[in-house]
Amino acid sequence: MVALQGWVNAKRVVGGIVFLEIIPENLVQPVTAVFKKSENRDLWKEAKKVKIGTAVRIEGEYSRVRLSKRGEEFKPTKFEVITPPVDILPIDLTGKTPVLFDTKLKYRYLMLRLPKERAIFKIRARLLKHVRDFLEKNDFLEVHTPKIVGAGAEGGATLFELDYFGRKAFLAQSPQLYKQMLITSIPRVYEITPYFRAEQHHTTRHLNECWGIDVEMGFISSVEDILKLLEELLSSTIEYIRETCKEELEILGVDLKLPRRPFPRLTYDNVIQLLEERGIKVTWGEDLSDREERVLGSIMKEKGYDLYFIVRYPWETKPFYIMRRDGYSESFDLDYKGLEISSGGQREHRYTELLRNIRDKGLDPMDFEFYLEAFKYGMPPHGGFGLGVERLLMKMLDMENIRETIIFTRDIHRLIP
Ligand code: AMO
Repeated sequence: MVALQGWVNAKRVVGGIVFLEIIPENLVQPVTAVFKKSENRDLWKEAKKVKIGTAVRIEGEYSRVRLSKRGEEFKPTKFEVITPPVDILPIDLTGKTPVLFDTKLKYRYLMLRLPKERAIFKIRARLLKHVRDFLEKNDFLEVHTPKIVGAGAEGGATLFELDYFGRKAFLAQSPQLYKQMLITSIPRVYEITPYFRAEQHHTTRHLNECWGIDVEMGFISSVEDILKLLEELLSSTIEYIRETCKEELEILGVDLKLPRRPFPRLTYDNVIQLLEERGIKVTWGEDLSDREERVLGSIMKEKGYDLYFIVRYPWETKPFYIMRRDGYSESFDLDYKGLEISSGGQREHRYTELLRNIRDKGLDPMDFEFYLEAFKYGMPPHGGFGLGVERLLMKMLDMENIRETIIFTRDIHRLIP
C-alpha cells in the first residue's frame, strides 16, 4: 500500500467508474486514480462528488498500467479529502483552454501543478545544485555579500535607490565589488545571488530581479584561465542536465545538445567583420545590440556553435574594474544561441591603474574608497564572471521569454504576486 497526496486536477465519470487525475505532491507526471462502483461503492461516491482543485490523500496501489497522457493508473483503497477549494480555480489546469501568459505569471503557484511548469523549475534547481557541486569540487568557497549597498558597480542607469536611515543606498546590481575585495584573502569565491537592475525597458530578456552565478578567482595568469573555467562549468552543467533530467526535457520537448568545444573565442573586431559581411554596420566602440547579437547567433549556428565567447571589447564598452590593454579590455561575453548569458574578464588589480580607471570613467574615487582600500594590501591578479541563471535556462530550454524561467517575475509591470 502506498499513500498518494496531491490535488484533483480533472474528473471524468463514465458509467460506474470515476477517473480522478491526481497531481501528486512530488512527481512530475499526473496519476489517474480509478474508482469503480462495482468494487467499492462508498469510495466511488466520495470520488464522484469531489471538486476540482481539492487537496486529497489516497491510499492504494499503482496498477502499473500507463494511461495515455494521464500517467499511471492508481487503484484506491482509501480516499480522504484534505482541503476542498473555497472557490473555483481561476485557470484551467487540464490544458483544454489556453492560459494567457499574463494569467500564467499571476497564478504561477497554481500552474506549478502542471508537468511542464514543474519540469522547468526542477531543471532550474538541478542546475544550481550542479553548479554548486562543480565549484565546490574546484575549491571555490560560497560567500554571501550585502544586497543593500552604498555604491553600484554596473553603472548608474540601472540602480534602484533607497533611503537607508537618511543615507542614500542602493539594491545590489551584482556582488562585483565585494567578490573582488575577498580575493585578497580567499582566492576562489562564488555566490549565487539575486541582481537588482532598474531596467526601464520591457523586453523578453530583461528582468528587474534576476539571479546570477558569480565567480571570482585569484592568482590567474590571464583571462584565458577564466574562459576555461566557464567553458568547463557550462559543458558539465549541460551534460548533467541531459543525464539527470531526461524526463523533464522530454516533457518540455527539448533536445538539449552538448556544446561543441572548444567554444570559439571571437574578438570584438572579428565580430564586427562577420556582421559587416551580413551588411550590418557596427560603430567601433559600441556594445552589440540585441539584433546584432541575434545575427551573430545565426552565423555561429551555421558554423556549428551554440556557445561562443566574444573577447577583447573596446575598453569604453566595459566597466571600470575591467583591465585595460591598448584601448581594448581583458573582458569577455559568453553568448548562447544569440544571447549574452555571461560577462566577465580579468580585473585591474593594480591600485594606481584602478584609481585611474575610476577617474577615466568619470566616477568619483571617494564613492569607491572602501573597495579601493582592499587593493592596497597585496591584491593578486584575478578575474571572474557573472552568469545569468534565467538567461542560461531560457537558452537551454529554447524559451522565447525569460519570464518562463523564474517563478515570480519582477519586471517593470510586475511587483505582485
Ligand atoms: P553583467 O551586467 O553583464 O555583468 O551581468 C552578468 C549577467 O547577468 C545577466 N543579467 C541579466 N539577466 C536578466 N535581466 C537583467 N536585467 C540582467 N542583467 C544582467 C546576464 C549577464 O550576462 N559584474 C559583472 C560580471 C562580472 O564581470 O563578473 C556583471 O554584473 O546573463
